[in-house]
Amino acid sequence: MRLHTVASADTAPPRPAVWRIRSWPVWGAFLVAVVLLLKLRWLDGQFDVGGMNRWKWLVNAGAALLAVCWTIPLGRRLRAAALAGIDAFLSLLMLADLVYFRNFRDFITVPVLMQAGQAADVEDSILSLLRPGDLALVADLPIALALAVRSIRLAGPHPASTPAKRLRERLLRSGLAALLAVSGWLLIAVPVQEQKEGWARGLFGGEWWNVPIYNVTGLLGFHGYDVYRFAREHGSGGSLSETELAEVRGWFAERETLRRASESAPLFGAFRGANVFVVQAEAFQTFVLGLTVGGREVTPSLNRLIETSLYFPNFYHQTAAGRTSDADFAANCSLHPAPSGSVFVRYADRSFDCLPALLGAEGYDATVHHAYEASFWNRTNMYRGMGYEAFFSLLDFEMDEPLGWSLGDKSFFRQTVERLKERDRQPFYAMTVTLTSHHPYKLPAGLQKLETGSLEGTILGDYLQAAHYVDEAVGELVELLKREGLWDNTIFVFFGDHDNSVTDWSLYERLFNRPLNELEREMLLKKVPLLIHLPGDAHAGVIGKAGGQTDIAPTLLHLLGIPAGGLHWAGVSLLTDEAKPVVFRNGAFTDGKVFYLPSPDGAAENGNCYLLPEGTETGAAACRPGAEEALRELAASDRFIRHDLKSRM
Ligand code: GP9
Ligand code: MN
Repeated sequence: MRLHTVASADTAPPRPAVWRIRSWPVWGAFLVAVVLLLKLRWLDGQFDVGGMNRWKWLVNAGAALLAVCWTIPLGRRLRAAALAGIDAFLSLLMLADLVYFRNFRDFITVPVLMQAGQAADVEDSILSLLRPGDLALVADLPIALALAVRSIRLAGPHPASTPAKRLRERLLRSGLAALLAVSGWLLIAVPVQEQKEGWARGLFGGEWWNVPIYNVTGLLGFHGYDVYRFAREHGSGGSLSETELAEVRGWFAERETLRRASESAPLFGAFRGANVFVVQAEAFQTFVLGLTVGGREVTPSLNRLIETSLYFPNFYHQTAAGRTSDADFAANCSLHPAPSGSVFVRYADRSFDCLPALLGAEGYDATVHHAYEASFWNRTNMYRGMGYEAFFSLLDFEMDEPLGWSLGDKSFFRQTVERLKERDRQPFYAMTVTLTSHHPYKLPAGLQKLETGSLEGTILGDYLQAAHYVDEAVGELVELLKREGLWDNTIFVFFGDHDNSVTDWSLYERLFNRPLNELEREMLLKKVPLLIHLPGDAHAGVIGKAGGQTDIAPTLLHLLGIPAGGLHWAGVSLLTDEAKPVVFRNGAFTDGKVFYLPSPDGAAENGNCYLLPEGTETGAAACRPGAEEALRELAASDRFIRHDLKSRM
């Protein structure tokens, strides 16, 4: 690498302009491009969602060229600063993407950045997601900075002394920059086009999952596409054609027919006018139920409660990047989460049919309780739109049990029941969202009551301790509701919001003492508990029907005897025999008979289809019609939300 110095400019014989173009920092631009390319390659290994192929090398190279080419015509000082800036910005973006991916199995998108104010709150989680090897992404930044500072300080007068020479050099540099820009563009456009005509057909229209899009575009290409997608969605170009509108109407009408079956089913209106108390439990998965660790039940209270409740062992969460907010939205408004970001954040201004407003119209006092910042997940705005009469958040609680992110669940439940007593309005709909069992699950030593043996000190061991605490909190809540005379006229619902993000399978294998195959891992991550306790322990038993969070609201309306036919919902009551699949955000689905897992490359023929309950793998063809149905369901839900279709149905 050669640096221009004042001395060389003054004393050396003038070199031809072409020679000067080859000198630093034109080469600096190439150096930064190569460094970016290597980092993108390393990052791809970390994501581990399909691996590098020649297409991905090409699109990454194209993106790296586009990132740096525009610096070539700049003056030397500006060029040096710009290159260091590009390296720093893109490296930090990659690091942020890596941390985000470890937590959410997704990439950062513009709507997620709109939630970025939450980053400070998840600081502990972020730190626990960083690994020493991640330094690879930022290790060169001090060198880049030092080189930039050195070159800025050493930069002397422009070596091309006459105006004509300067003009010629500027033209040459601009020409080179333009050539590299076109090459960079082609390096992206050709592979993307090739793949769009092959396995990635329909991928950019469906947008049900960011991972296959990343596999086509590479990381920087993905971000470029995401910015374009965001602009398109918020500009005028996103309107729906009449045919598409008719498709959405048709899909909702089909689902409506299934939902109307409730009205002639046995338990319709059997608990008309009862209170409803819902617990949405943070990161609470089904596998902890019935589990014994160190000779002790992890969830003794829930295990007992199940015996006197309706219990749904084949119940799944359907959340995506909006996590807690997605579960809340699915359970209360019976629609799917957004393909990226959170409906709470992106679409709080849209109209939905949500339980609080529906029950409010039936004379219920609908309140929501969550002991955290009211703005997190845009709750204040979203809850207002959902029709709650009141939202009790962090500042409404006395901090008498500081734990984890805020208040311990035990005190949270206690204060919530006190609040309901103060309001003294029945029937009530009380939605509670717990928090103590949030990632990274570390409870103070005094609250760790299980002997987790070889899992002690691991994240899974900590998770079991947190689940045990939550179980105790639920046990105390049930006792309190009984003491307050509320238990016998209340439908009590407990469900988990999403998985715990722990995907170190060696820990689970240590816990279960056996290896887990792909399907077992997926089911373990996707299954969350649902139990519904009815007044007088009525109808206690196990219901094997496969269900998801979008089925919670229709099931509750079924019990309360409120017709749900005309609502714009994806769910169906779990108390009817009407069959419909449980659809997941990535296009996976189960109908209780098969479980379909799409391939990260998005190609239907590469997906895995399993027969239930044995879990034996069968050809992808057996799941093909269901997989297409699943995409239809996601498209209908997405279009309804994005285009705010409630008033146009
Ligand atoms: C905080 C809580 C966060 O209000 O909802 O939970 P998360 O969405 O990170 O699972
Ligand atoms: Mn959550």
